[in-house]
Amino acid sequence: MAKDLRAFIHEIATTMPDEIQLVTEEVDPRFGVTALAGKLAQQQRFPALYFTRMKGSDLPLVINLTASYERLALALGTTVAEMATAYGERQAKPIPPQVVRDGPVREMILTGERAKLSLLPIPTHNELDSGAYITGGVLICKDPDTGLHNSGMYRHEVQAERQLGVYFQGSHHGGAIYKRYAKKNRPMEVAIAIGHYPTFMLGAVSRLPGLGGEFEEAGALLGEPLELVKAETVDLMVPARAEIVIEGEMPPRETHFEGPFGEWPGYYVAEGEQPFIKVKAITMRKDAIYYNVFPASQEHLVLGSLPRMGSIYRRVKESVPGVVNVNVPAHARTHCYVSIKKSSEADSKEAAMAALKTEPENLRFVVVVDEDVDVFNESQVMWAVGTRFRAEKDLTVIPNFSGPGGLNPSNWEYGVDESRKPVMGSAMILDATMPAPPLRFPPRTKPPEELVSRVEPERLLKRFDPKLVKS
Ligand SMILES: Cc1cc2nc3c(=O)[nH]c(=O)nc-3n(C[C@H](O)[C@H](O)[C@H](O)COP(=O)(O)O)c2cc1C
Ligand SMILES: [Mn+2]
Repeated sequence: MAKDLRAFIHEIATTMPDEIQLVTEEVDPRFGVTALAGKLAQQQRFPALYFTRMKGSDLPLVINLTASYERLALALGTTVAEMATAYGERQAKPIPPQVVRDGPVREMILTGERAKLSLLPIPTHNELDSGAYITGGVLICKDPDTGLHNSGMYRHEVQAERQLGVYFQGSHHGGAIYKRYAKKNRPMEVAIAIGHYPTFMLGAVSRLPGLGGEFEEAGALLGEPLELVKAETVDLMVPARAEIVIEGEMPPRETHFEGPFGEWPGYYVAEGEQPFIKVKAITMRKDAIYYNVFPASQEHLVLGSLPRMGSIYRRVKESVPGVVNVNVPAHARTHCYVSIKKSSEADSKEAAMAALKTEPENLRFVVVVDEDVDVFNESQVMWAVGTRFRAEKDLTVIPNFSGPGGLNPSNWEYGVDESRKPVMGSAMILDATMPAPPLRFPPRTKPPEELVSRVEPERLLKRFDPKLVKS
């Protein structure tokens, strides 16, 4: 099966059947989808939800498909324990995309008046959001000087039947490219691809050294070239196997009020005047599935964090070759746990500093542990903090470390008039490693490994009959 959104849905349904659930009752895209997904999130449940009857649209919708590291690891053909290292290693070997003549995304071509956003079941997610938002789209544009394609995931507010908002954060390429078009007083052509194999989205969110390279990164993550076709009304290449592509252009210099919108830190932030997109065409599959990311929830965090984890692993390895693993936990993109095989006392701080330097905008809390601690098991990380960390010497606070940054409200300073001003972000390092040899630390408790590895619980365990104990 060629790798696309439906192939991935099929893969989840066959290999992890409990991880995808079907909803056949009619659901309102306005808060209906997130009421269910939000209730499940309160219970710490993040299954993919596939809605077949969306009010006002013929398209089915999937949310939370990419909401867990287990599922993202499956897309990478690896395990959670190995996904950061695999990601970091593949990043070094880009695979160029392949241009094909036609593709399923061109089965339906709607241009001009027929390209209506209301055809799509675009949800309104959180209570104070300004309206419906496309959250799973990958925006593709082209450098006006070099012609290089660049892509990234951005939030897109539905502003009118054929108008979408864009929110570009300062350090991202998309906004920098738009500014260069605006300076030339030329509109920027864009295409938003919705719904593909997760490696396509991960490629778009990867921290790459320069502008562009996201299609090549998607190929590297998948192990095969990404297929591209020419778009219909803009001079751009788009993924042939996407579910939906929205084409349009961004007028230079014009803006529209955008937001508020619930962002990844879990707050409504960043509202104001932003550039916008005039929609020119929608192309899609005949039976297109609408892919939606649950914003400000675990899905938003893990999609953004896995690519960073891969880069952190790569950067830490340059200064601490004994790095074993890296986790940015699914519930907190501000945290990072790094395990190392320590060869000198300096290793812990070196590793933590390298992690912070890779991800200065988002990381606030780094814990370094020894190789015997599983960074994907937070209980173990906290056990190490409880038994290997001494606050007076192992805590490092780094004030004014990054920024100024606006999305995380801990970076805000309030004036007397309640105005808020983004300030520099601070970070904290906890060294929860044991002292390096020759200092001796007591051995960690465990039953004999030889016996543990041989014992077979399934064979030994039987149901307990209450009659076995008499009162
Ligand atoms: C679900 C999701 C939503 C995102 N939304 C935005 C956004 O609205 N604005 C933004 O600047 N970055 C957003 N990002 C982060 C960018 O996609 C990411 O930093 C990407 O690498 C930017 O690419 P670029 O530097 O090529 O523009 C989002 C990431 C994810 C996973
Ligand atoms: Mn880029």
